[in-house]
Amino acid sequence: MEFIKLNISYKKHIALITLNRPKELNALNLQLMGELRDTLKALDDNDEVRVIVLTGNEKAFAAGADIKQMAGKTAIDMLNVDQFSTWDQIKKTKKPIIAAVSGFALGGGCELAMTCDMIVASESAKFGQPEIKIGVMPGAGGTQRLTRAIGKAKAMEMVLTGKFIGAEEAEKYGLINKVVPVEMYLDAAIELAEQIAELSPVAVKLAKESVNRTFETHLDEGLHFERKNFYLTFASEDQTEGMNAFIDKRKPEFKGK
Ligand code: CO8
Repeated sequence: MEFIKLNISYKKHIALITLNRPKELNALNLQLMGELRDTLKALDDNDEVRVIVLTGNEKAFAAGADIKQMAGKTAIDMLNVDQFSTWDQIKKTKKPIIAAVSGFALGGGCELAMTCDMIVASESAKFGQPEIKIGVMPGAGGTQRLTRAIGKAKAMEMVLTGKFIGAEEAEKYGLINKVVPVEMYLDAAIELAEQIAELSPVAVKLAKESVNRTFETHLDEGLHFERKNFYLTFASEDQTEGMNAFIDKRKPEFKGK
């Protein structure tokens, strides 16, 4: 892989993916996105991995889709390349993904962070959907996920003006989970990952799926979906272990079975 660095066992049960096109501020070209899709698929299939952390570097998480790669394209070129099938695959990742964001998370970069399940950011992080400034608009979920995350008023302002917001503002609006000093953003994301990696991978997967269902359906159907996944946790050894450990007053050992 050229544009992705993978440490499959950065910590116990935690894989770290680093976007690696630093000179271009991690602009998301087609090759990078393909490598990311394949990596996430492989990690999803690997039983040793329970949580995935996705990061860039201190200056940029990702400054958007690669404008130089897109500039000369026609609508039909874009249609035929169908890069959004890659994004759809990323969305299908069953294990939790935490974005550790520092610097720019713009356009497709902001959309990629929002495709993750949680975002931990450094104080220097800047989030924005500046596509409008180059004559286009968000295409990888920005108008939908940003609006769901922070509400219509602020999302509309960001999408229509292209203005960036800083990490503190992003936390205030509920876009991100946590802001920490720059030197701590990766550690803080890993710490969050460690909390989840200790838990039952089966229950975590089903819980992630259920929370995400909120965005796809109305309440009754969502509640029904949640209930089925709740029942399903009782088919796992982890449920027996978790409940017995509580009763025995000991720490559970979850196996993902
Ligand atoms: N695409 C390609 N190259 C980029 C991008 C980008 N998005 N962003 C930065 N670069 C390159 C620059 O061209 C420059 O390269 P070079 O040294 O060869 O000139 C290098 O990275 C460093 O960038 P700057 O010199 O501009 O660095 P500054 O610190 O001065 O500025 C900014 C940083 C403010 C982030 C600035 O680079 C910028 O505005 N970048 C573009 C941000 C943007 O408009 N992003 C949205 C892109 S469109 C998009 O994301 C659509 C998503 C929907 C489809 C998703 C499918 C993948």
